[in-house]
Amino acid sequence: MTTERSQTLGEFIIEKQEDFKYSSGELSRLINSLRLAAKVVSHQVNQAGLVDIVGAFGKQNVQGEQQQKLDVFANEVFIKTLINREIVCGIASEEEDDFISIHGRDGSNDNKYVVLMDPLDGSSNIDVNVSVGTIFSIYRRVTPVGTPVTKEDFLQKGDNQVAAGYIVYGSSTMLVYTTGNGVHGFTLNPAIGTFFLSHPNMKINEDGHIYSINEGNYVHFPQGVKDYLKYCQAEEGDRPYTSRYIGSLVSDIHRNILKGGIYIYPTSTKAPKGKLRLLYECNPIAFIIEQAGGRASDGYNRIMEVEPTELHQRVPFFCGSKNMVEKAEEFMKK
Ligand code: P6P
Repeated sequence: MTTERSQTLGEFIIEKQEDFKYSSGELSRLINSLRLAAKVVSHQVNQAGLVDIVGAFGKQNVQGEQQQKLDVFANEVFIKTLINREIVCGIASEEEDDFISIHGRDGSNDNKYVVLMDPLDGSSNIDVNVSVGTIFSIYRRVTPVGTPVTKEDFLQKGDNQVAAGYIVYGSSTMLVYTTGNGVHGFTLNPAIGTFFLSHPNMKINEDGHIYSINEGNYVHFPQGVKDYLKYCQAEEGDRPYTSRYIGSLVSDIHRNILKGGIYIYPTSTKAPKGKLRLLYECNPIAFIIEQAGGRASDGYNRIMEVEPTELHQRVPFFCGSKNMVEKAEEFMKK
């Protein structure tokens, strides 16, 4: 009988410590703190229905706390965990208008990493029991250590990321991340609260047969997107492709990595710059997708080359199997 078991996330981080260039263990501790926060949020997400039911009998949940929207709850958990561990000098979040500068208990600000995150993406799906996710992106600060962080530390292009990942709260909770040395997936065993390496070195097929887009917006799409959709639906060669759209970015991306596919959120007359946020949705997902062998663009150029100008700026997003994204770009460039 083999006694072999999967590595835990903690063991994996220690083993891969040498991959974290120039890190004195801070990045490892940072990933570990995100692991802790992910477990707390996972527990709450998986109870959402119950808490709602209990909440219906009053304004408080089972813990006697004022019931909070889960995205607010997730935002607080990740921020408090990162502050308590004193391992970052700044945080930006979809739930916060501006970035947060973090000082240690001694008032210092000597940490060198900033985190940008979408604490609970797709949270409206919670009410209908559809999976949701957390997305995070980690940079080394560009301003001098010890000084207050500035917007410059957050407005960095995606190519500068030192790590990125997502947590998908689905039929199981998975944490998937990269530090630029491949993409690795860990599945939470909730019985013992431990993430185990379940998907080492994840790769996305260069070709895929799934396209993910909200076709309800078809009339508002640019002509290139309309033409690409007709290409996907044509009876020719290995087509028509299959349409799968969960409406939860992390879930659609996770499925497309495992099965191959393309996710598109384009500009439209309703969303002239697109809907997804560059800094804490598109860039981290793009880092993961490129590390898995795929491509992520704005329909023309790599998304991780876009020079950010605003914290919450939106961009069009074409992401997934390399050959599918390149074909879509051909239609966009016609
Ligand atoms: P629509 C969720 O609100 C989200 O940010 C992504 O997770 C998802 O892919 C997209 O927006 C869904 O947007 O306009 O199709 O409902």
